[in-house]
Amino acid sequence: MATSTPRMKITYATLSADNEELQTAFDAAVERARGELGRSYPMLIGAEERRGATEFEDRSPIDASIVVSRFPVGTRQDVRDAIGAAREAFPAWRALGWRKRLELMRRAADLISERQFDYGALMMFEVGKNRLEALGDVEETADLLRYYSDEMEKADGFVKPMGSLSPSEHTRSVLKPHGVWGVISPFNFPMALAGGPAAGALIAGNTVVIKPSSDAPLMGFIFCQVLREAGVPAGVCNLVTGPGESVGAELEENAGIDGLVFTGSYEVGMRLQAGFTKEYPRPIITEMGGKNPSIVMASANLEEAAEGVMRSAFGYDGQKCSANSRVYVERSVARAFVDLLAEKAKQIRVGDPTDRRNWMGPVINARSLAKFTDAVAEAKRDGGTIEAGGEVLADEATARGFFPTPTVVAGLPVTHRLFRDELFVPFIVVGEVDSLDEALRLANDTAYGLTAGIFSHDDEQIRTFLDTIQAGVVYVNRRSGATTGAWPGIQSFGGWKGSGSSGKSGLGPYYVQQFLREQSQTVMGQEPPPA
Ligand code: UN1
Repeated sequence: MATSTPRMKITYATLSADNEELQTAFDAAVERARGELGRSYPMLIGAEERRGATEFEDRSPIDASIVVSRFPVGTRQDVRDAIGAAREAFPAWRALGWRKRLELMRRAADLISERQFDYGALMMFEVGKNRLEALGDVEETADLLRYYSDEMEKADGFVKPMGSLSPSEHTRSVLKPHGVWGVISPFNFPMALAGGPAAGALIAGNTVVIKPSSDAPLMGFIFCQVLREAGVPAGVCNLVTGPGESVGAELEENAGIDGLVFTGSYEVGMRLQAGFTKEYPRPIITEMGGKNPSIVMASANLEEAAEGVMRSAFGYDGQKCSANSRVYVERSVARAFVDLLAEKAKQIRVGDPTDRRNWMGPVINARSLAKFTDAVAEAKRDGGTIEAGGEVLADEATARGFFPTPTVVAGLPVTHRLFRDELFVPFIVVGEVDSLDEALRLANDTAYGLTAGIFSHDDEQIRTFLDTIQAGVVYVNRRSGATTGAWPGIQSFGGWKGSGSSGKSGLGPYYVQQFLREQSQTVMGQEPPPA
């Protein structure tokens, strides 16, 4: 695959890329990606590239007649073999030492950055992201490898001298890897949310078995391949594709898995939380959905608020667990705010994202599109007004894909279920409130508590919001995204209340520790040898 280096760093906060060089390079990468479509890929089990008895097709949400890739329908036995390979690789990977591991991970990060365009273009076909979102996802993966490596280094490999009760006693605390981690990753950040959690585990010295989403297996495969290219030994990163009922279930039940990291739906995450530790305690990290609120006060700059909400409600079609899907706006400015938001929603160009003019592409599959049309029908039935959107595109270019339009709904009671249930589609409800206290009460009345935002230029309101809001990632007056767009080392990302089990978030300074366990080492009469 050809490589090309981007001229500017793309993150989720990049508002536009009026950079012809970048656009032309991306267009060329899209053409190269077209030539790669439809190939068959193997699972990665130790040094073996394993084909299955049957394959499934990974089809593009842009046009369901496009087969992006073909992957094996893995079995429980494939997972057992992958766990076996990961166990075998573990002692040498741990013994390699963190400095050497970091060298390999940083090398992999540079390879990923170099190939940002090619990977971004393939991702565009696989999950329908626009180019900035796709480039952001690839670059985030590379930055996750770099940031977690930096944190490991800053902590000096998590070896800390302890006190001593006598001169002959030498004690230190050492954090050690658990062994083999399962990584179950979602479709919506197909590289960053396979690569990021895997990187946390690997940098800590564990080995992994990745099960990518069946809607996006290619990006997980590419991640594992890049590690191998960078020199990470084969059995350290294994990949098994196939359904949750067999491949996912084996990862959950197999006693050879020492820890599990999951990103995905609330239902599956909560089931794993309960099931994974049934026999004995094992660490599990879950990052589930969010019904993320933003609050718009009369003191806000309404233009800034509408822009921030628009970007977080409709960026990648609302298919981010960080997406903004409910707004509480102070009554006196509600009409003006809704009009601005609706206007911005109507200006969004929806369509095939390989065309650079389109900012919103498709949702991931037919099930997702049905969620959207059902929500629109429900809002209308229950007296809501569709202020923008509410339609599905079905012209020559879009009929074979899944293209909802960005939808703003007002007029529903704030107790309606559309203020409560996460939909993962471009659909936002706006409710009116009389005070910040009322907005905060409603914002906090959720099973989730992942991200939240406020628009206000009143210091007292900002302070009250920061003191009271129950969410893991919060933003004040952020035009580039009211609730979305966290970046490694800039924000951390994980939830309070039902979303994220440990309260230590991805992208942040306390992530790698979660893949380690503590050992206290006391050696009499001499210093312990270097760890
Ligand atoms: C997710 O959707 O599972 O902050 C998390 C953001 C992204 C969120 C990714 N980093 O918008």
